[in-house]
Amino acid sequence: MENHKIYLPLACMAFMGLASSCTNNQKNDAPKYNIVYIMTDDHTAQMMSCYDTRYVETPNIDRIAKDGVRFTNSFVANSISGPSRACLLTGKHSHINGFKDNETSCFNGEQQTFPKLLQKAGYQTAIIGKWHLQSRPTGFDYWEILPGQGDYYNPRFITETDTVRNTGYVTNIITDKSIDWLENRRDKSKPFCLLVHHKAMHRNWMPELEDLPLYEDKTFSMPDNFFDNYEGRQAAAEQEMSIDKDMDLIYDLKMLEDGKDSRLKGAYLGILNTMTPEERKVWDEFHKPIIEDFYKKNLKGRELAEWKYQRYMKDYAKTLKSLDDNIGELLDYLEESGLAKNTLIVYTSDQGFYMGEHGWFDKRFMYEESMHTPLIMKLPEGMERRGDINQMVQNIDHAATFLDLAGVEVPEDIQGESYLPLLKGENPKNWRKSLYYHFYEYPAEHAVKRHYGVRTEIYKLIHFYNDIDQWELYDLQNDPTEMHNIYNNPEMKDVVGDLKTELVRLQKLYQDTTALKLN
Ligand code: SGN
Ligand code: CA
Repeated sequence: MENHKIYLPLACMAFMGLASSCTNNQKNDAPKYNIVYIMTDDHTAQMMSCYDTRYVETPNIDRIAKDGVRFTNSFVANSISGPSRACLLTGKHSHINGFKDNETSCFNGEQQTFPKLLQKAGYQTAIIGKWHLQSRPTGFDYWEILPGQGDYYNPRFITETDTVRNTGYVTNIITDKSIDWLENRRDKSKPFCLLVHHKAMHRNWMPELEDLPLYEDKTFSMPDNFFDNYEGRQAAAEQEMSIDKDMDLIYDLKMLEDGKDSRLKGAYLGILNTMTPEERKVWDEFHKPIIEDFYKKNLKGRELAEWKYQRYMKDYAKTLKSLDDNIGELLDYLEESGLAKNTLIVYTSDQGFYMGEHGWFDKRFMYEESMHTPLIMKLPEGMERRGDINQMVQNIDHAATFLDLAGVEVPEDIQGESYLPLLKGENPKNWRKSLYYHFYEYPAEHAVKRHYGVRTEIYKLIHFYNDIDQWELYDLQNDPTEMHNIYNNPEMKDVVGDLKTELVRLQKLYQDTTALKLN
């Protein structure tokens, strides 16, 4: 059972005291836009056809970008679930909001968040789905959250008063609950902000049963750097997120057979136990011939790695089908109900993910695949911007943007920038030219070492620290897959100097005083 720490009511009352002073910050003449913020888990842009056509079709998700805007340079500040969610809610980097990693942090729900500020401005707020911040949600008029990572089948949901097991597949249930809140539960006299936080596409990629047969005949092309030797990149060499070495044959790839064991077999059996006997039967019958064929082949070495990659891609793609269908259902509801006219619809993920690049699954690294996160939006009527927005934005920017959209003055201590001017088609001359990143979860699962760094439009400078002291520099234009660490290249001396100056500027700006001492 997951650990749910509960805050004292006293703490919440302390915040209420602060609140009345905020009401004056409401700009009264602003139109009342609604916000539907859809955030999936580990859904990376490589697996969205509006970003990348190599692997899958996501026709419903693509509708958002087709009718709206697609950010081509959207990033997170710390590529892991809880920290990403805390950055979203507070508009602040991890060292300020206090939630630095999934394993030791507990979100301080007394602190300022954008849903609380929207509430003060007369909004109804709700969150449905993955929460992953340990403490109970604050700042929401309605919430129904998954415990921890949640289950794909017949998942439990925690409400204000209870924990209840639901029947069905998690992606369908989150959508149904979201539509039910929009249609039946909210106060229709108020503008609203709904956060729809899906469990999909999180490991171990368990599809809806009807989607099991999909993609079985497809061979996915492997990324060129799948068999990476990590030369010149020590932290990359020492991770434990390799498809070849670390992906579990039973838990991740579902090759359960009598007499076979694996590190995560117990976890897999636990997941299978969440299914009804009928569901389990469909699951087992589907996998039986694949399992038999796999053990008969007795693959080794490179062939085994390639086979694992194909199964991983298939399971991820199958799980995505339900997500795409459900996004379509929610979009249909928003359009048919007329709400879409006055609603900003955002689709994003808590971070990106590796689909075999560098031989990996998972995220965490400041490298492009996981620092980048998809971000597409359908804009309310009256906002005419369409197509690509290329400026660099970060997940700390959402809070400021949503407040700006609601006509609420953005508090000075919020570190993100409102990108509303970009949605309005403006081209602010002084838009940021660099991003700050800091990852903390080490020692931990997947063994990605602590690091921070700066990303500009052209370069990325990373410092891995703690039980290592390694700097990396990448030329993103000439080496977009970040294979060549050119930090020690004498020709790069001036570039390194400039980037270090920029890094220090950002660390001071964002008050990352601990990191400043590590440079
Ligand atoms: C679980 C997964 C990891 C994953 C983390 C964090 N292991 O611990 O592979 O990196 O979640 O993911 S599992 O054996 O439990 O599947 S996050 O998106 O929630 O940050
Ligand atoms: Ca995630």
